[in-house]
Amino acid sequence: MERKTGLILALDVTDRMEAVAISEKVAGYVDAIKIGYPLVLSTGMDMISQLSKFAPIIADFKVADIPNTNRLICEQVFKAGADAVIVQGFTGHDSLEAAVKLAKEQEKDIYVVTEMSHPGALDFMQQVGEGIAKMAADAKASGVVAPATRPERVAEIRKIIGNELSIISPGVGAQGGSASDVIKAGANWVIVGRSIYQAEDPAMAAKKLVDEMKEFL
Ligand code: O7M
Repeated sequence: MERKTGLILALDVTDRMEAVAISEKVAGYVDAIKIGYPLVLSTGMDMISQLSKFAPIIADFKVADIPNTNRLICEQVFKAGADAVIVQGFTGHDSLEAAVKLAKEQEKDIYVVTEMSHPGALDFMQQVGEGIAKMAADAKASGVVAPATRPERVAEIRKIIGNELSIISPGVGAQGGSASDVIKAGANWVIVGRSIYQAEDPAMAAKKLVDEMKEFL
C-alpha cells in the first residue's frame, strides 16, 4: 500500500448506495478503504470489487482459524478483489504463516491485530500484544494493527517490529484517539470510521485529518 495521505477509511455502513457515495467523496483523501462484516454481510462480497475502483481494499475479517482454514478464507477474499486481509494474531504462528504465505504468492498484504483499541482489550489482549507483534515481524507480515487510543503502546510495538512492517491504527475520533499523536508515536496510517462517514461532509472531515497528519508523516 502506498502512503500518500496516511488515512484509511473504515467503511462500516450497511447500505450499498451509501457506501459507494461516501467512497466517491473521500477517494482523493484516503490510501485505502477498509471494509468488514457490517458492509459485506449486508451487501455481499461483490462490494469489494465495486469499491476497489476508488481505492485499494483492506478486508477486515479478523481471520482467526487453523492454518488451512485461514488459507482458504484469504484465498476467497483475494479472489474477490481485496488487496489486503486483516487476521488475528492470537491464533499463533502457524495460522499467521499460512495467511502470509498465500498473500506473498499473490503479492497481497496481511495485517495482524496485536492489541485492540477498545477498553476490553485490557482484559486479555494487551498481555499478549507484544508477543503477537514479534510474531508478525518474524512471519514477515506486511504490518500490524495497533491502538490509536494508546499511542504509548503503538510506540512500544514500533520498537518491537522495527521499520520493515507498517502500523495501521484505529481508534481516532469516535474512540477518543488523536491522528497526529498516533502518527508521532510511530503509526504509518490511521484507520477512521465514524468521524468520516457520519460527518455532514465526509470529504471535509477526511481532508481535516489528512491536513492534521501531514507534517508528521
Ligand atoms: O473510527 P471508528 O471507531 O468508527 O472505527 C474504527 C474501525 O477500526 C472499525 O472498523 C473497527 O472495527 C476497527 N478496529 C478498531 O476500532 N479497533 C481495533 O483494535 C481494531 C480495529 C480494526 O480495524 O481491526 C483490524
